[in-house]
Amino acid sequence: MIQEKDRIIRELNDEITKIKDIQELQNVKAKYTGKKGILTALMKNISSVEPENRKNYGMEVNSLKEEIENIINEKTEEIKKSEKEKQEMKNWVDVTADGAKKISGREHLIMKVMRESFEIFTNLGFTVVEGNEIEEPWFNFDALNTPKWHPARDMQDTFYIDEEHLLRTHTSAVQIRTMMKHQPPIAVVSSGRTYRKDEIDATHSAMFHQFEGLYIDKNVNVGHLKKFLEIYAQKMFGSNLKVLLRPSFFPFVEPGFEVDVSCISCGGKGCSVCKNTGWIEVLGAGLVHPNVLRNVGFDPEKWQGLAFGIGIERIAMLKYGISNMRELFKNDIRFIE
Ligand code: FA5
Repeated sequence: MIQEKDRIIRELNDEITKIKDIQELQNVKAKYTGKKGILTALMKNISSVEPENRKNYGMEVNSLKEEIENIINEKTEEIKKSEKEKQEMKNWVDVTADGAKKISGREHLIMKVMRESFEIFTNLGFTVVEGNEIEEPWFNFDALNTPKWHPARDMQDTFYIDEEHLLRTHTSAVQIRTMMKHQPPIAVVSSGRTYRKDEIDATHSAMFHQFEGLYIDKNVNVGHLKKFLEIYAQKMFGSNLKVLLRPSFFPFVEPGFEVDVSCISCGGKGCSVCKNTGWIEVLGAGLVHPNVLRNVGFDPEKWQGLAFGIGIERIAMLKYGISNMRELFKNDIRFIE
């Protein structure tokens, strides 16, 4: 029996050294301690042993069983430990490694200029109002003293949805909607998208953004207009900037102006950006036409007003030295950064 026992243990040790996982170990365990295993066969063999030797034989088999179980338990622990280590290696995190790069969003330059424009005028006491991108011709044209024959109303210039609806060509329609809702004095600003069938080039787009201002009060004059625009230009571009009002025609103002700011690139001396004039046009403005005041039920003898419409893209281009307006709409992340 002793020899048999040694042989069994040797074989078990040989088998066990090759084992790498619990499943294989279970198979070996079954081979030795299972119902049809070696130990059971040895136990069954007891009947063929001399009666006086049976006790010893039984004790030997039991001690063999204990030894086998110890070997298998030890191996079980060893496998479990190595599997745990493998799992830990898999989940290992290098806490000293660089973290994942966080990508944070940036405000688009159009939104930035719009927000800064709002800030300048709300600090002067203006209130922000909203307009409609889809407008009715009466608000976009008629009420703004722009009669049916005016070229701006032409199908060539305006995106019509149907006869009653169009994509607003400027933010000035907000003036009418505001004056129809509120009594003077009024000081409002509004901004958003506008649409025109303009040829797209470095300074024109079919969709662009305007920033509208309207101030209605008693004794409003061009001096007020100039001062508001000077404050705006200086806060937006810096304190050395000059503002030039050039007479121009808009049906809804009288007098009307196109407003230039002194060229930021050359400081007004003349360069390629300002086409050697020293000035760059950024907005349209004027004193609200008496017909417009009448259209909304205000008495032009009592109330006067000033209004202006700023091209947001043009301001962004000037402020950030962008030579082509298309850059603002490309959504190229490198540009936005
Ligand atoms: C107007 O749209 C008037 N409503 C402005 C106004 C308001 C005048 C209140 C008087 C009183 P104008 O068409 O010039 O005016 O446009 C105003 C500004 O919008 C321009 O100075 C320019 O900066 C910008 N702009 C005009 N057309 C385009 C375009 N296609 N693409 C980009 N910007 C444009």
